[in-house]
Amino acid sequence: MPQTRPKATQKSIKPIIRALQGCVDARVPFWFMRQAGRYLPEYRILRQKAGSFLNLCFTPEMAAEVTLQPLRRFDMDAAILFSDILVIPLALGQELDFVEGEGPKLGPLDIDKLTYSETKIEPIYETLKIVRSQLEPKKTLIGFAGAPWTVACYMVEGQGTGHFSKTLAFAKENEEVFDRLINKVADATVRYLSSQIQSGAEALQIFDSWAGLLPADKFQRWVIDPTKRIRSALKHSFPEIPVIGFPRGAQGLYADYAHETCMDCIGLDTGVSMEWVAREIPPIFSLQGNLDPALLLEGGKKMEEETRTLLEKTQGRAFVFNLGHGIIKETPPENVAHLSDILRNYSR
Ligand code: 1CP
Repeated sequence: MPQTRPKATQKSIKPIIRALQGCVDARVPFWFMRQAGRYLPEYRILRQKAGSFLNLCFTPEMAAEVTLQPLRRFDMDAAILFSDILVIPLALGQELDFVEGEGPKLGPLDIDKLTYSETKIEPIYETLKIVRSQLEPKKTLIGFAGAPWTVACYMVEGQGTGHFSKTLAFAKENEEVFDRLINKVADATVRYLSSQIQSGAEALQIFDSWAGLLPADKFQRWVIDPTKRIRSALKHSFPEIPVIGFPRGAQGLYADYAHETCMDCIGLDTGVSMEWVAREIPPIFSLQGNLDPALLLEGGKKMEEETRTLLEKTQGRAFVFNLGHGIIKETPPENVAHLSDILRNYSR
């Protein structure tokens, strides 16, 4: 049974929130996934000062600074909290470390022992409060979490492999046990995102980066169903907070995802064309996406042309301009400045 989208009682003055509420304004608001991070020299300096990635995430003054760095340069319409999707396993009691040059490494997983405690992740809420107090009134503060499927992939696999074959095999052979893991992560995510809202997050994005690994029936069970539960719980307590869903790689299943989870906005990756989206995802859903990050890396004429094409194809739709996935770390900051200029000066 599809859910309904409650109408916002009052339209916001913030361009991104307005687009998420369904408004079609003359200027298209924008932000970029992974807009904070290693492609920025000022990030690399603070990252070194912090010593470890987790120390950076859990030192509110530093995390707030890193959150705000891209806005100072590029004047995007939103800041996204600087943190990581893997703080949820940490809050559930699984060990987590980020190994230099290798990425995340998680400790052994005991599903029945997982218990959510906010103690370790409390500094994140302080980061949100600091950022919110420093943000101009027209800018939006976006909070986020990983979707249960994507977070569970790292919890079972113990690291990022890209194929997550161990997780897929485990889930297939132990469906009920895996359901229990998904449910625990989903419950924790509702509590985590609720606290983010109470600390100043004004919109949320749920990253399901590995959604595309699942076949249709399992996509329903481990992507759509838990995401729907998270969305319902949040809407019950915070009906005015828009939620963006990003089921990366979902391809044809993007339509089912939109209709069933009833997110306010559907985050599109580069695997879907705007023609297909126009046919399959009705205008009640705002859209976000989907310039290829490889074009931003390359910059120049081709990036300019594709940006204009994307803006034209989304005429008449409530739309937030973004990339189809995160900024690639080798991207020259000048290219991000160039793209931001185009977007700031475009009017439809
Ligand atoms: O050393 C460093 O500086 C670490 C690099 C890094 C950064 C900058 C990691 C480790 N996480 C982050 C920040 C981050 N992660 C943000 C910050 C806000 C912003 O967008 O500016 C966000 C939203 C995330 C979310 C995240 N983490 C996702 C979902 C989005 C996506 O990219 O698909 C995923 C899958 C992760 C896991 C993760 N964290 C870090 C790495 C290197 C990875 C990928 C591991 C892998 O699969 O290999």
